[in-house]
Amino acid sequence: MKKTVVRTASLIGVVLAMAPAFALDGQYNFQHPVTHLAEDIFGLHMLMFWICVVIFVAVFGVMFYSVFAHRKSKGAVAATFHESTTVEILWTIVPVVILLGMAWPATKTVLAMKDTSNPEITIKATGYQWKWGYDYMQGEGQGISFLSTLSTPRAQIDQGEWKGDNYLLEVDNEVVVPIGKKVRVLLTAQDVIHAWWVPAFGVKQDAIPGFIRDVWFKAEKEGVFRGNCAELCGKDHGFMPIVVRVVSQQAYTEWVAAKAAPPAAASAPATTDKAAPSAASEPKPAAASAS
Ligand SMILES: [Cu+2]
Repeated sequence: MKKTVVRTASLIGVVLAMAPAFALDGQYNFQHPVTHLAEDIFGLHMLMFWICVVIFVAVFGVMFYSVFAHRKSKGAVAATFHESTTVEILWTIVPVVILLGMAWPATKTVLAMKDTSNPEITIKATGYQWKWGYDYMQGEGQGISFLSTLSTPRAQIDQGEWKGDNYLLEVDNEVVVPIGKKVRVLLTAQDVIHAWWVPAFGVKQDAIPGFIRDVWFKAEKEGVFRGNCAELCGKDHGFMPIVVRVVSQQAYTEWVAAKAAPPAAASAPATTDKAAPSAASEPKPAAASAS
């Protein structure tokens, strides 16, 4: 009995000791945050998690101790009191304080998420079955417009060919943004509800036909960040990923210049295709890029 208790305790100890590692390596937890907002969200998530752990341990600790220490075989006699004003006040006030302690930082973060004012770049993202359209509306790059379609070869999807690292998370035309700039993303959809979700940015918003919603992010790290459509939108819902490439200011200016260059030099014809995709035709997300 004692051995089992010790073993269980040490197992719990090991799991608790490993918890920060789980939290950090991003494998069993949220992705590494790349914006301050995503960092705040990650912090909130961990704060809530630890509050839940403490409550769980405290409640079950008291419960199991009570069951064990006051068992019938030891001759325990049940208390006979019915109402205790003190206890009732306590079990009202304590949860209220805990909830307020959780709501305060959460509200602060939600308000910050909603503050899309004064963006340096505004991009409109339109959800289609099943791809994304991007229009750079304001700021450096204004006028750039392209469609972003899944580029995973069909053979990987249908014929069990070896799958790359970014299977179903790769596109022909990536969204490119500069580092450290406030980017506002306007979201809408042409057919059904989609959702634009980039976990590393802490950004997730439904794209609804006939409505404009907006989100913002300011990437603090260069790199390629991937996301998905997060609203069930039809049979190729899982085939319309989002890829955002965060580059230096100089690289962004070069990208804008290349995009603005006359289409004669264009290597990717889809980049200037502003026409709405034909929803009626059978979508072949990877056909264009399959070699
Ligand atoms: Cu979708």
